[in-house]
Amino acid sequence: MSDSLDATVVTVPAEPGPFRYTPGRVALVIIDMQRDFLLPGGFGETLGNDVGQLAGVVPPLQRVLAAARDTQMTIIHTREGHRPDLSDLPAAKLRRGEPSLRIGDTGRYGRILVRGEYGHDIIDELAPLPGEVVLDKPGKGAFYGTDLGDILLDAEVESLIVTGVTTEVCVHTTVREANDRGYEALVLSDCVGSYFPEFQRVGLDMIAAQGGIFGWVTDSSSLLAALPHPAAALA
Ligand code: C5J
Repeated sequence: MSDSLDATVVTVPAEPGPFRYTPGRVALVIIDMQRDFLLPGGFGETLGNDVGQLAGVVPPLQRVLAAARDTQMTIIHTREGHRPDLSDLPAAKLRRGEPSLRIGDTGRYGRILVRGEYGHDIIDELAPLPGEVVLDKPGKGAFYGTDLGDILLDAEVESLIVTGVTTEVCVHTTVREANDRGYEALVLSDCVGSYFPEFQRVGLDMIAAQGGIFGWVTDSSSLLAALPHPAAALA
């Protein structure tokens, strides 16, 4: 059946080709839009990164989140972080790099990447609403060490629209995990961000290369124009 006859399918122009999903079987996944990664003085900055590189993600992601709410998509926010006793923090992750502060140390926004701390939580602009899933994850991928698989199964989700930070780390890991589990994932290029412009470009290219080796890539405008209620979505 062609898309025009099959009104239940949404088709989004994307690379390497159209991304199709069934409304009611799709989830918006927002990866780690946490103060620790985005705010000046947070963990991201203590790692030596320019957090300004991530700021541009917020306005388009706010528009996509509003549209997803309008169209009653399943919405999943993730937060990377650890229990206050750090029992779920592998020593190898704690030791990684040469930051001025490590995970669990007290920084400007409380203990870094520790659940319950101010810096661990999601930025105000994208604050979850009641009923939306807030998924705490100890690793880079959203499936590792979480019940995301069960949540998606219960919600009968088949397709994911993936956003958040950072493109080449937690977004990539999650999209690869999703692909291996049989989900089709669409990444929104202007709703994902990296501290490194070249990683942003290459990270997106890698997803859609080789015929979409582990996903699809488009931008927020293309998604919003394709949504079932574009007038509401674009307002
Ligand atoms: C990182 C993430 N970059 N959310 N975390 O350590 O990508």
